[in-house]
Amino acid sequence: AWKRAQAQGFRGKDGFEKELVRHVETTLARSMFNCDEKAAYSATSLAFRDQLILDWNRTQQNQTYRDSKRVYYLSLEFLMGRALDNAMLNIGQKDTAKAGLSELGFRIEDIIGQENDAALGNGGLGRLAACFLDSLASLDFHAWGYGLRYRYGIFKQEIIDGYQVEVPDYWLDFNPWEFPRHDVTVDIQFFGNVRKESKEQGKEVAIWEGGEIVQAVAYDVPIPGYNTSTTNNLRLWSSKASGGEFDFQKFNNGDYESSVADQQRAETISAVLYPNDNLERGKELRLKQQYFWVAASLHDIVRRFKKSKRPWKQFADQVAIQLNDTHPTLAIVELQRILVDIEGLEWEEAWDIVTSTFGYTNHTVLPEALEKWPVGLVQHLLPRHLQIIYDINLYFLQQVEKQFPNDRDILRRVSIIEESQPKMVRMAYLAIVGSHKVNGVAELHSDLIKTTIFKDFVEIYGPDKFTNVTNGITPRRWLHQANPRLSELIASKIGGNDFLKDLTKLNKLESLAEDKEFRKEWSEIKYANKVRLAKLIKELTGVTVNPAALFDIQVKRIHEYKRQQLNIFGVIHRYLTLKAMSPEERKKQLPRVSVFGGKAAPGYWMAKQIIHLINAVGSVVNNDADIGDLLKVIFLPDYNVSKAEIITPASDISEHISTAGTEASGTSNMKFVLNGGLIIGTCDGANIEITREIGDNNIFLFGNLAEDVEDLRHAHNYGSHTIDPDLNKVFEEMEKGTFGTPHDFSAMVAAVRHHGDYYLVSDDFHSYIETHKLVDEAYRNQDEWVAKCIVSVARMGFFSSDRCINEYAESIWNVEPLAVKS
Ligand code: 26W
Repeated sequence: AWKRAQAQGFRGKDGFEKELVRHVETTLARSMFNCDEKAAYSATSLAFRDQLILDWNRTQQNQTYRDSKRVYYLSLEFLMGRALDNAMLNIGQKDTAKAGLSELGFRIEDIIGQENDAALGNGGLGRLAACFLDSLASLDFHAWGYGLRYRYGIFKQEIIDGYQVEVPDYWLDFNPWEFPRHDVTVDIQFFGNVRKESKEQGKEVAIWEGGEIVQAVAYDVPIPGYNTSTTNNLRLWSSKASGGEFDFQKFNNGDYESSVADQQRAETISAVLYPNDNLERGKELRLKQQYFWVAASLHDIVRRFKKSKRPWKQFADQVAIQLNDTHPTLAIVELQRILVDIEGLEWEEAWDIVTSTFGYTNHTVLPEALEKWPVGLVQHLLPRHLQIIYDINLYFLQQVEKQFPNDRDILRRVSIIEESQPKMVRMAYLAIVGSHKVNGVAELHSDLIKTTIFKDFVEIYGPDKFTNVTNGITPRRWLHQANPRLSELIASKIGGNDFLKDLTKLNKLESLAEDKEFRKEWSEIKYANKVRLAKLIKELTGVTVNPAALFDIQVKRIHEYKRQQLNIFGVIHRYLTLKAMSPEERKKQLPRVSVFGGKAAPGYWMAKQIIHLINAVGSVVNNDADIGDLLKVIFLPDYNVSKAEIITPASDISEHISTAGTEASGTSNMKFVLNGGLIIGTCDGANIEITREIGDNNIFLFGNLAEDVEDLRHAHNYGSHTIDPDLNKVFEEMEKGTFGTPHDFSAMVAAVRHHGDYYLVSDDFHSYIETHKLVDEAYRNQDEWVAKCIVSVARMGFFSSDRCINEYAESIWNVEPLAVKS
């Protein structure tokens, strides 16, 4: 087994302090006499960065030298959060830093809190990519991430008068975790036209010329593994005006103003992360981002392969590229273009290489989230790529026609080009045709894609091309970092920290569930975590909550399919029930804090209404003297990764209540259970597998099943939809103006009553309310409750992203881990 090379670390706290002081005085050019928290953060980060760099360089050299197969994870989003705490823990030097900082008069949490989140993602998909990077490095895989270096990450959310307001997230003013590589640049071409030229032996080659060039500049971010010297690379591309090829120079010679404008236009490509989650908007700039990033990454990958001087037929033995959703699908077309147009391979040989190289992960079945690009737009921006897409489609449809000779309709259904007005390129179909494996992210989801949206493709390719890899989360960030006390308690009881790299070892906890002393320690930690969250709530909202109350938490992007509206309607129902009680009866009730958090896409009006309703209910309930501590309703502004690290360990129950069949997996469900909270949820996504692992007596499931959703929707639209009577009372109260202007919420009510209740809020309302009663009852028996939590944690080993990455490695990438040799 491999031992850390730089285990000497800082040589104790004095060594760390020396490094910190050196960075304050020389790198930052400041004096220790005016070293504030910001400067202390900067210097601490620089000191830790120095630690990472040696391992990073050695890992990269080793990977080059070993020349084994590499994995490239292409994701338009990497929701990394903060880096310092993670670096400290992964290289095992946090205690050293804590002692050193404390000697200099700083509390380590305050220093860690100075860092801006790297918020280069919307939600689940982006955070999954970040967990994968942690696992890839921790397991010693040769792997790189490729993404975009957005100047603005996901917007910051402010709540003003109960409404969401978006504020730009300029996060780069000081970022010690990235290394600009001004020598690693790629020229990316857009627009122009295609000319065919005859070559020897009657061969025709396509030449793409004209248009404009934008330069991609690489920024590298080190990704340290946990307790290993493997430090992988995340390469993010930034856009810049190029020196002036093509039309550029001709037009702009001597025209200073317009050359500045051109520069700004080029820089726009990597300026901002699109804030839509599960909604396709078809913006030209988004397509430009996709091609810019994909072309730069492929150029880099191909250049690295060519250095090895291997024949092209070995490409897929050296390179595995995973497409994180359809956003990087143009990579398939770009690799085919490189191989055919530039390297001169025959179409079929090239296509073989392409399909053996790519794997495609689908993350959603929502029709409005499936990417389609107008043919005209692709033609204009990437004329050669559109030709190649048509050729790919032609060969594919010829094959389908042979397979299904008398079925014209299947050709129409599976064509990569949708014959609509305007014609569209269906990116998911292109991704399937160009990959050797397609996977969903939880069992139900993987079954659903095979029987619904990709059904025809299962007929065409057979079932083996489609597989499941259930999502996972990194226990380093989501247990060890977010919940240090629980991590420590577990380590002390099961014989050390090994579970952080083999999460199935948690099963040793199971026998402790009946241990009174252990339960007590467990509960004390949960309580302390709730106190920590209560403090954050006070800071951010001014509301005081009682840490002894049951904390009921739903934090995730706001979306109708995730059904925050069901939750808030349930809260209103609880409020009305409490109000109707006598004071004596009320005294017997269990106090609750309902916490919501999450961003709405700026253009998603209904999601913003939901936020407004939550805040409106909060301002009534939280100020009602009859209610006091019995119910508090909190909307925590600006939910992000670093807040999640405080929120997740503090839940008693968390809500994962999507309409069955709509949430592909969910990953926060795993985080909450791993931190000793229970779940109320629907039979959807990974909830189903969580139930299988932890046992159905340890989870509160409710609601209709995925298999019944279609019929119910049909009945709403073509039969009659009788609204649940308790839900009707909630609506009537809203219409009375109890929570402010009734008109504000009329659309939310109408969506259920009059517009088909697409998300089955009324159908599931009764069982939701009844299940919450069961939660209350169960919580009253604290001994049993805590035992349930302990048993659940003990059985969560399956949900480590390490297990998940090992499955990808074996069944999709065909790679094995390789540790760095000292
Ligand atoms: C093109 C607009 C767009 C943007 C983002 C469409 C779709 C997306 C993502 C695929 C949405 C997303 O984050 N999906 C989530 O992926 C997680 C990781 O697999 C799952 O756990 C969530 O259930 C799924 O909603």
